[in-house]
Amino acid sequence: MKLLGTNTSPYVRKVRLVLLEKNIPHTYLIDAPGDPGSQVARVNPLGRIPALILDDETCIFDSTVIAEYVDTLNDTPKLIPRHDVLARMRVKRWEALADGMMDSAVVVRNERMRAAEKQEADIIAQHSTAISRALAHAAAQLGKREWCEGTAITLADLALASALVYLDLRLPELGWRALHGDLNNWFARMKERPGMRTSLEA
Ligand SMILES: N[C@@H](CCC(=O)N[C@@H](CS)C(=O)NCC(=O)O)C(=O)O
Repeated sequence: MKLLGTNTSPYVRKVRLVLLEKNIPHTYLIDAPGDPGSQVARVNPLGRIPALILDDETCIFDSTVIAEYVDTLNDTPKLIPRHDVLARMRVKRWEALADGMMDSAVVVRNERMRAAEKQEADIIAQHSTAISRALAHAAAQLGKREWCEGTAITLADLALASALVYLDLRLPELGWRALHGDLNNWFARMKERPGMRTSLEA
């Protein structure tokens, strides 16, 4: 299978972390949708990354669908609980929280890329507030625990870590570490994982 994406996209990172944690053989191809020669729009009508192309050319998007599909390929580890419906809901809810942080961070970043006179202060404020609330919620839920859900790594941890990498990359001025020390300790541990290291190197 082939994963199309870029190293800066938080949604791509989440999917890469799932593939790497589960040791699923794949080829990672850098493909930015806006670049000439990009094959993204041909395989994903939305023209977005990540896009996962299976060996029979089936294309899977978006990152939530890819993560769920890839998790079924083996049980080492199971990143989304299969039978405990409440635990499954909580993991998917963590993913939604992390994806929502990514969504808002992308909006803020895109707004800030516009000429100063065209930037919408209200939009920046609205999404910055959402990110701050989501960070506080994540920090409160996580507390001093090792994992977001249960007693082992799940998709929840990979999604949250991907969101935090993106915040550090695009909105470093947020300074979230000063408010959320335990979350920072957790993130530092996550960054030591081999899959995370690989995703941060490339
Ligand atoms: N909900 C989608 C979001 C994907 C998304 O918005 N990806 C961005 C990159 S971060 C994208 O491909 N934007 C189009 C572009 O870069 O031209 C997912 O989870 O996969």
